[in-house]
Amino acid sequence: MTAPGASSEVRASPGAVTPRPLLLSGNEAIARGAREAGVRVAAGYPGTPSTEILETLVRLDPGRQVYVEWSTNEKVGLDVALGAAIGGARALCAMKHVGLNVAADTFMTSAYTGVRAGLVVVSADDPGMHSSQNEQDNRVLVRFAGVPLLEPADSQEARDFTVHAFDLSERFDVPVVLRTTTRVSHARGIVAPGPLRVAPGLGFQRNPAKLVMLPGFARSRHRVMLERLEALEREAETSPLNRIEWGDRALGVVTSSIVYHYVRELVPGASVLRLGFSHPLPRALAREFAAGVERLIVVEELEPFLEEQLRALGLAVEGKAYFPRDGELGPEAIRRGFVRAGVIAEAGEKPLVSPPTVTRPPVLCPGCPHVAPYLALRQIGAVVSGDIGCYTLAAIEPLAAMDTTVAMGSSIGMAIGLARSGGATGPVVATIGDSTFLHAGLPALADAAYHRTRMTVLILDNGTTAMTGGQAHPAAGVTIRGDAAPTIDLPAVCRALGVEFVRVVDPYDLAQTQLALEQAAAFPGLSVIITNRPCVEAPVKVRDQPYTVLAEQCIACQYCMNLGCPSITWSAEWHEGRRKVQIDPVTCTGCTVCAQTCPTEAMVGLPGWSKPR
Ligand SMILES: Cc1ncc(C[n+]2csc(CCOP(=O)(O)OP(=O)(O)O)c2C)c(N)n1
Repeated sequence: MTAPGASSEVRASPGAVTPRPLLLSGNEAIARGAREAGVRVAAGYPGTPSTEILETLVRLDPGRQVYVEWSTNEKVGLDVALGAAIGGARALCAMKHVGLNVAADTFMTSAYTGVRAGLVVVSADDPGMHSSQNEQDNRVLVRFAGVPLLEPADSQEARDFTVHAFDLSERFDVPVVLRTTTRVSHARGIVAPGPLRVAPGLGFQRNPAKLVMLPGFARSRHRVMLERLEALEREAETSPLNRIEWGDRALGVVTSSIVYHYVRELVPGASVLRLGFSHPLPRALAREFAAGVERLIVVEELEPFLEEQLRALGLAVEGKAYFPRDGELGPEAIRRGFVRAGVIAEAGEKPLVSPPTVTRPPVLCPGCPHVAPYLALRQIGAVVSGDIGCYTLAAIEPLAAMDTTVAMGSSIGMAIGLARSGGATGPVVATIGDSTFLHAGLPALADAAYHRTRMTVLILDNGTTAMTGGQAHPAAGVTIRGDAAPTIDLPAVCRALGVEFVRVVDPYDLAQTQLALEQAAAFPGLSVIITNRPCVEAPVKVRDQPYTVLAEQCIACQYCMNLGCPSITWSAEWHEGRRKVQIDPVTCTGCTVCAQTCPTEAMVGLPGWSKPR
């Protein structure tokens, strides 16, 4: 596929430019919509399913008219975007759902300050937890903050609602949240685009009573926020994003997001209240709809968000009694719900499920520099406070070397608590990736240094944000646009925070890594070990001399299998009732770690191999 938008303009007649339809994912369509709305500043932190939004914005802007950055975390990203909007530039901030927790401090109060130029906050939720640590429904957070919420159901709406969101934001002087779900973000659809543009800057206007949230000023801004919500509700009543589709009056379904499409397929004849602008709830529209149908059912993914608000209006409404409150609400779950509700008959209906796919558990890549440190941590009997990144896979077999993982950056603070609990059964080690360390680990390391906590922090520095596809960060030496950038010196940062024991190790040297961890654990204070091998997949693919197994030397001890390396598989040969192993030379990256675990030196570099030029 061509880069979305990059070559989309075709000349229909001399002088006129008509953008032709594009096949876009929801995320690409949001980026497209932002460019069409004239976005000037975009910031955010990577996180599935939101990551492609900023990456597409960069591709759509070869002329660099938009300032785009990967921020150190979502709060910084929202601060950047809010500051830009207050400075008069239309701004976008993109993150996954849990990112809004990180940004929540700014988010809640941005509803008081307002924005001046349009500010759109994209929250990409992940029902079903395809790649997340929880499946919180951010509609609840948006309502809590008192800001408007738009929920596109497909790529065309992702583009349209983004454009609409910028206008709404500017008209009502409020950040607008555009909430997608994984299906909307990642499914592709045809989009009719408009022309790209850069909105004129509105300039900054000094107004401390609006922008400096001292209690005295904030009190009146809270009232402004509440009055604005009433105005927004009036807007939602007549918004084209909300509509009643009258059909059979025996059943009325209230729904939003992609679930709308599933409902339309399953009960095509029903009346539907479709909410694209779902907060504040257009209560008059909901009452009108309820009055026009005999039975009112809400079909919504995750929380009973609409259902409870409708019930609070005194309406006789059903919903979660039939539909699950957890997991993705796909067509089959909705069909079963309608069967339970007696809306459709079970008999004769084929289940709407795809043929089962073969389950492939996630694994660390061949040559992943995260493997050996966890093997070493197991050897020293550490209690490992883990974090979120590729390395979280070390929690599962065969490494099975991680004891806790909760939220990004939590490893260090939780290690402090584990160390202070007195209950740890071994040396306490926090393990954290470089991107996560910069995201939320730094303040916790300062805390550990400040209180002289006896523990070890292992920073797994692979030079990138690997888990989300290799995005840059402040220690990666590069920006989202690929420009060279200053690189944070991680050992120097740790020393500056007051850590006395700081050591850099090569994680491909198993013995050195284990020794360093043992010494760090023996140090009577706070110690930091930093690994220094780049990710084998990004930004460049690291491929060195592959290894092979000398079958006659393999005694089938299977130690190497503890690495969980996908390149090591069972061979057809046996030794004393156990299977020998072999190495796939195509996927082996030549990291040498398996050879270091082999007691008979049966693993050697593939003879006759030379690095292709
Ligand atoms: C608050 C929050 N933001 C974003 C994410 C998505 N995410 C998961 S791990 C991760 C960073 C991984 O990078 P790093 O710590 O360097 O480890 P690596 O994957 O490179 O080993 C990100 C951005 C998340 N889970 N939570």
